[in-house]
Amino acid sequence: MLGQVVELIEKNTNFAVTTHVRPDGDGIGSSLGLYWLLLSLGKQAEVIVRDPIPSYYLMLPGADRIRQVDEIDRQYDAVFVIECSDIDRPGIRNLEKQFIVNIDHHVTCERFGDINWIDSTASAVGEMIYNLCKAIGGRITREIAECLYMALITDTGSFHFSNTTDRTLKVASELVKVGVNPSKISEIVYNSYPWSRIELLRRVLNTVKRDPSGRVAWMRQSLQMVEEAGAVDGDHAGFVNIPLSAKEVEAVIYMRETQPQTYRVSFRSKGNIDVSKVAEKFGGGGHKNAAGCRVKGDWDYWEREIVKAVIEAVDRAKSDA
Ligand SMILES: [Mn+2]
Repeated sequence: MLGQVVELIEKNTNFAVTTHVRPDGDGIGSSLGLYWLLLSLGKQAEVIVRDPIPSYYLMLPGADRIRQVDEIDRQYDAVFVIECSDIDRPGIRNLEKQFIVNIDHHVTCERFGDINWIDSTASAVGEMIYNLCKAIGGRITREIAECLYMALITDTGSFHFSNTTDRTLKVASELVKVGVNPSKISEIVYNSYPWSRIELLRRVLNTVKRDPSGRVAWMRQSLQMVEEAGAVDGDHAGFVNIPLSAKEVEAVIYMRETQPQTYRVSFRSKGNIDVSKVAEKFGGGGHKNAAGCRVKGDWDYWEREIVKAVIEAVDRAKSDA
């Protein structure tokens, strides 16, 4: 809980912060926000992650100091693990031997930490780090604010998604008050992609299909498309939301081949349609309107099964309404 986290920070000096593999805006923004908070409190801290930081997040203060590791190579008083469903998600060996503080806002998160602070009402972990900053009596510096603002806009789709609450907007307002420039951060996230992303998008959108009702759309991304487009990791970010921008589409499935015969499946939905239930059925999880899972084997088989399950979820939501 938050009280335990405050006490732990007050009583110790040497920390690391980490997040999941293929880090996203909330993972990186929240980790760096916490990093700057710890420094401002006179603590020693570093951010460690396994994978490279996508280029557009390198603009964030402190991103150039993030250390890439695949194994823990020193003893910390505690390691903060940001938005990870389990202890393996950071992909860092020997992490479990450290004192772990698990901070997440996903309902499906396991209680794997020595301290577990899970707040499923928070729009992003960035919102939780803001609360931590307030609870510990820290000052929100410009560095903290920019990192947390990045976390908020990436997890809420710039305050479009249903996880956006009055508290999210209040936190955002406080961050702008201490110096965040919203258009500058948006520019970094939304207008700084490499052209390879457009090449990849062209290929992925070529595969879009819909069910006869037009309410469910699905599409694919193969390893071959990635190669042809010369795409880099992270280029697919946001693709899943594009079919959802059509009025009649209420749920989207996006299957991405990550290794031969291995697929990362992303789900998005509107309103009442709960795709986290569908993801759970296939061994994944997430939020009501944004979820994911991983499947292995025959692509067509899994596509059929998953599309069927999503159509059922859409039908169920309609009959409940
Ligand atoms: Mn998040």
